[in-house]
Amino acid sequence: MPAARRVFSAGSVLFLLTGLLLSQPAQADDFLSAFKPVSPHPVNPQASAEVQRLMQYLTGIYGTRIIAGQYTGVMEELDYLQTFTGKLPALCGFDFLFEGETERALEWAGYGGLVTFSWHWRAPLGGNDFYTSGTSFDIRRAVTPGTPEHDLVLRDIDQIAAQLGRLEEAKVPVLWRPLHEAEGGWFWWGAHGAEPARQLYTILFDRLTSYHRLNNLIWVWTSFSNSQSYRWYPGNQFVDIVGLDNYPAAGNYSPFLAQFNALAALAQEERMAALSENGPIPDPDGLVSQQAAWLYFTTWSGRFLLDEVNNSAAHLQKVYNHDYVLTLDKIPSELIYGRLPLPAPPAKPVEYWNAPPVPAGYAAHEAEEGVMKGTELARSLKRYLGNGYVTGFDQTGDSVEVQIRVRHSGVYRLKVRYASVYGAKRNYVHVNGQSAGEIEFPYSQAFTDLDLGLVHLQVGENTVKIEKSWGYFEVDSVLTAPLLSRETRQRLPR
Ligand SMILES: [Ca+2]
Repeated sequence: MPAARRVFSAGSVLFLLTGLLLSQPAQADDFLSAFKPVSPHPVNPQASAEVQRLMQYLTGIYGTRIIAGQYTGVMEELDYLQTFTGKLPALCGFDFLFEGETERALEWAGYGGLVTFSWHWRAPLGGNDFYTSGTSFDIRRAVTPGTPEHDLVLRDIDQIAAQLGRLEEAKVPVLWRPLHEAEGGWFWWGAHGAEPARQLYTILFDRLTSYHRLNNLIWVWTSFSNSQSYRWYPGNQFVDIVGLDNYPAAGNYSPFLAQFNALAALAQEERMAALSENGPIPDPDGLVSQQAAWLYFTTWSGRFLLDEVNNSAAHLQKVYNHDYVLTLDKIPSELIYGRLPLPAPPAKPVEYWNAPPVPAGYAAHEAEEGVMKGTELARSLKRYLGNGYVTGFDQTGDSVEVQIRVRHSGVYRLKVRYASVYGAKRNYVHVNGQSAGEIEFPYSQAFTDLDLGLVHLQVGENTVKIEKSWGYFEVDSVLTAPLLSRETRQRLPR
């Protein structure tokens, strides 16, 4: 990959940035005029040159464009977007919950993309979980100096500081949103109300900003509700951007203007408001017509992007190719990073997204056309046959019964195309109402064919029913092939 060919001096960056802002189209300025201008100065006065340039850029486009963002939990999100919309998001979401995220973020920044980090912070004591339900860790003690809980919290922050420091060394500004969704109460940092949550946020701010002197952070405070948010808000002196995590019903592409206004009002309209997580992406036409000026959206990973229901393929194509939406190719990476971006790697080829072919001689009977009991159609996992696959084997008795029509009675080879992404799972198979036993479906990230041996099928309708034993796997289709070909059968004496 080519090295950066040219590095801008601070002066030329400022000049180019000014030029860029002046070149915004007239209607964009009109749109912006509905809003109070937001200060480009970060809350950390020692913020790095990269942070200052990024804040200049963000405040410059605020109200005139929306930045496309995407979390990348299952790794296929970027390939999917690139393959089916021809675009990449400008912003990628990472999480210190996972290993290797710093490296991935550094790589993404190398392509000129913007970086946001969340932290699903596992409690350091009393159950190593981030969910309130999974730990007895008490945030009230964590914010009290002199307690073991307080020491452990500082230890964890120091570990994260080391990761953020690597990004600072590489001159990567980070849209940093710790302690998200505290209001919801489902994470331990929100389990005991607003006061300790606010205190922990300021402890974190001080520790990273004053003690570790990390100057590459843009501080994003994440709300969940709006109506009670003011109780939880740490205050404008600690926050550069206010975010909302917003999960409307699948396919609801409305602009959420009321939520936008409430969030902007929370910060006296002195801070930019963004969708720091979302399911369905607002329709850009609605954002423009209603003047809902979200700075960015950041679609959550996995099914929220991939299931074709939260965001349909047509909707993603519209969003990612809309004039109002800033994708990677449209942001001035060179100005923000002070260096030329490397070309992003190409997406996996289109064939990658097609299902592996049905083996020769087999017919596919789609599970999603069968009778589902307690199970449902899904499309998040790609490379399925037919119109999707069946998921949701999570309660006793959950099943799918697949109809199989054959023209000759006789012995057939039987396969099930399935995926078992959570490890090997044993589940029941019944053929024409008779149990074929509990079958082990080995661990498989992608759809794969499991050979179930030989069965006798009668002419006309037959059923293969797959029922939960351990559950938590996906069934795409049932594949059958006559043991004897027609030619062989015709040669046999009657
Ligand atoms: Ca299928």
